[in-house]
Amino acid sequence: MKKLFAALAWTVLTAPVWAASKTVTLSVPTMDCPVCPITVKKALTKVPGVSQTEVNFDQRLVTVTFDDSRTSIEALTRATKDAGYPSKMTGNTK
Ligand SMILES: [Cu+2]
Repeated sequence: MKKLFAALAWTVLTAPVWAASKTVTLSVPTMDCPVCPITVKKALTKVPGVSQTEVNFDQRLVTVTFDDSRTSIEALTRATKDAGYPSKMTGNTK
């Protein structure tokens, strides 16, 4: 668990810091096999404005870094839903 938080903190701290860059953590409870994260990651990466996608399969979490002038949390959750994986923001917005 400590490792996960360290990894998340590292991601947040080293993310490029420009004004419109935001990081959100999405909960994707329906990821149930190792192929799911690949599908989810691909769907999110295709959304214009997304710069980074980190999947934590064990926790069913996806951390997405995006430019909020080009896309929105709604667009991100829609992208995962369209790929077959409904997702929900877990609250870690930055
Ligand atoms: Cu799967």
